[in-house]
Amino acid sequence: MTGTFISLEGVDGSGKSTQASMLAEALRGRGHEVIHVREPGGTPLGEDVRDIVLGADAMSPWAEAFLFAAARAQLVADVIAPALVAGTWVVADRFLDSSLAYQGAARGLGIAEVASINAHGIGGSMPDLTIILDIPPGAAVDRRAGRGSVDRIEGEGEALQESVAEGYREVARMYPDRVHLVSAAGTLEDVHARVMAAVVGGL
Ligand code: Z5A
Repeated sequence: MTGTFISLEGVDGSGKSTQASMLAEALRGRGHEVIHVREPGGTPLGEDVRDIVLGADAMSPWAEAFLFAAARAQLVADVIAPALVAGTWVVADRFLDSSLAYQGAARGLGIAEVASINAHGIGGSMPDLTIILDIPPGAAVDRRAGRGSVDRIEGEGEALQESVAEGYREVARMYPDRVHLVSAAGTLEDVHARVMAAVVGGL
């Protein structure tokens, strides 16, 4: 039996990392073997790409899109595909839909075009279910306040995050069977309860 693949998405500061950890713990509590990965990263190559793509002063939108796709291809080959084959559940803090929303929609490269450059690297390892944590970007900025460092993409400000939020809504409209928009308002426990309801109802 193959494992189940769930990805968590949303604008920066929407609470994905926190909710991905809570979801992985809850699934383990139900007796599943679970790994929790984050993008970009999760492999030595992916962590190097993370430093380049988030640390560089500037890069072209297509260079950015290919770097995220390269990190993702390595994560699929080394970690996600073998885990799924072994029957392990995978919880991913960002996956393909980040590229569709940030590079495809917000950078204007086109959602279909960015999906296409990712297709070979992902192969059959697509999420069974994707949860987009929906939050007004201004509220996400407040949640991030107090955190020290700001990466290159975060540093571009709220207008980019507004375009990303609209990009995510477009992705949800394009893939209604896989992608569920879940409100990220309220306490950690409120959001976790909605995430679990989406998982139980969506798989
Ligand atoms: N990127 C891209 O452009 N294309 C791609 O294909 C991929 C990524 C894969 C990765 O940055 C950047 O790369 C990101 C998108 C781009 N840039 N931007 N903008 P990252 O991995 O370093 O950061 P992130 O993924 O954007 O997430 P984050 O900053 O770690 O935030 P988060 O995971 O969404 O939220 P969090 O860490 O769980 O929570 C943030 C804070 O809010 C924290 O203090 C929590 O305790 C608090 N929090 C969380 N939930 C709540 C609730 N419910 N109430 C109150 N406070 C809360």
